[in-house]
Amino acid sequence: MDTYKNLIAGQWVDGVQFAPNINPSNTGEVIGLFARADGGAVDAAAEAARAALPGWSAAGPQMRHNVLDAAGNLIMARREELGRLLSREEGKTLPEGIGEVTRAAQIFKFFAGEALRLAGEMLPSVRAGIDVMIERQPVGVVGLITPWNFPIAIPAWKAAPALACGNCVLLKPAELTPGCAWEIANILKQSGCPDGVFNLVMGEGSVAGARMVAHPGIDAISFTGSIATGRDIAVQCAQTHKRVQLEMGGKNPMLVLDDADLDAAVDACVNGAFFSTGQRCTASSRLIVTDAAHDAFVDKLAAATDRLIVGDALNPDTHIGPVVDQNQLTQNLSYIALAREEGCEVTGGGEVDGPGFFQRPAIFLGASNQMRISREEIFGPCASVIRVADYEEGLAVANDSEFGLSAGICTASLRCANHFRRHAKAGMVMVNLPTAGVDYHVPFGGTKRSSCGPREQGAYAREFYTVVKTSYWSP
Ligand code: UN1
Repeated sequence: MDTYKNLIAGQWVDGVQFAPNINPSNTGEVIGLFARADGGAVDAAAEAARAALPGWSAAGPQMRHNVLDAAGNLIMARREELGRLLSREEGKTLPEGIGEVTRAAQIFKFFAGEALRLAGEMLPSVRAGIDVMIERQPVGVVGLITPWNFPIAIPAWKAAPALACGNCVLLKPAELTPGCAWEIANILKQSGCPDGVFNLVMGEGSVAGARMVAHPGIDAISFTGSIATGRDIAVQCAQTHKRVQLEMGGKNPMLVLDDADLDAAVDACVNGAFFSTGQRCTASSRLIVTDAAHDAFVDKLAAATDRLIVGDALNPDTHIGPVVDQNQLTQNLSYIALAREEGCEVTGGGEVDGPGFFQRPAIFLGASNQMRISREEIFGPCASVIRVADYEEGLAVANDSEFGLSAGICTASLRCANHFRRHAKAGMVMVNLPTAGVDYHVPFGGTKRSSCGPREQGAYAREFYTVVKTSYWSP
């Protein structure tokens, strides 16, 4: 069995133990044994990052560009193989896995360019004869804590801008999906990333993650995951004076109006709600449909959902791969039971026999927006269908959520689409598109309890990964 170690100060280091990485499509298959870091390993990684910081932050944009560009090229060249690894450890289908790896490569290439574009500003002082220079400097040592559902794209979209801006990094990937993060560490090492600049500390959130958040030698934490963990991290970052960026849940509405192209709307809803097994914080989990479209929409949605093939992520016929693990499957099934208790008619949703954690997508018909199934993030292939009278009620229901990540509308009305774009309380709006599936060169993030801190991705990523310095110059 292959073993995979942590990367600390440029060396591959054993953990306190090794844990198996299990394929959710076939739980008898172990992908490898992955090191688990303890607090001491995090301390060593933070020390290595601190020691590497002066060199890396002074290395200049060409060096940083070269490392990120080389990493992007290596990921792209291996995208089929890495996509397969991703599908084996996380369970999304092979095309989804290869697509995500491609996205990670594009992110590295984009931030290789951004390293060359970290411009400042120069302007005259209000006091005559004095100049003011505004520049961006690295934050320092940053800790990145990433979730299992995008095991290569999210580490890429945190690590690449962090490195482009001259920071040193500790990455702690989710316990369930360390394989892709290990590959990123290995590729960065092969790309000439100096020792200590990028450190990989695989391990448990409660051990390695907690130590990173508490560590006085780490200047900032970027986290993607649950609200409960994000809130704890924010409190601790306040206590230890760290900059913090949180991307948490969603309960994303997709509003379907009477005038929508119903086939296109059903495609967008099936994609948004069920692809990647519904395990996206951007998933369309509340399908809000106006009265006149409701019955036809539901018939088409149920038929399209029924056609989805659930199975092994590597099987070319599969549309919906397995749920990531037994805990998540148990949680999904309990929400499906709750939907019945709350008075919904449930279509689909059954467990599927097999060697993995397979579940059919579930549609909760007759849902209201007040039910728990419509308010809590399930993080599985489950969607509420909520009937509303008209656009105005639909908008109010869409906005009635503690989350505000992504919001979609399907309509042919320019007036409604434009009104929705302005008034949806969400960080991202999708018109005649699924709520999930985002570009890598534009900002990503939400409002309300979905997000905290500056946006990720695109040129906006620099807001989190740099500190602005203002200097005044008198001749
Ligand atoms: C996407 O919809 O393409 O954890 C990305 C998540 C999000 C990423 C979604 N941070 O699901």
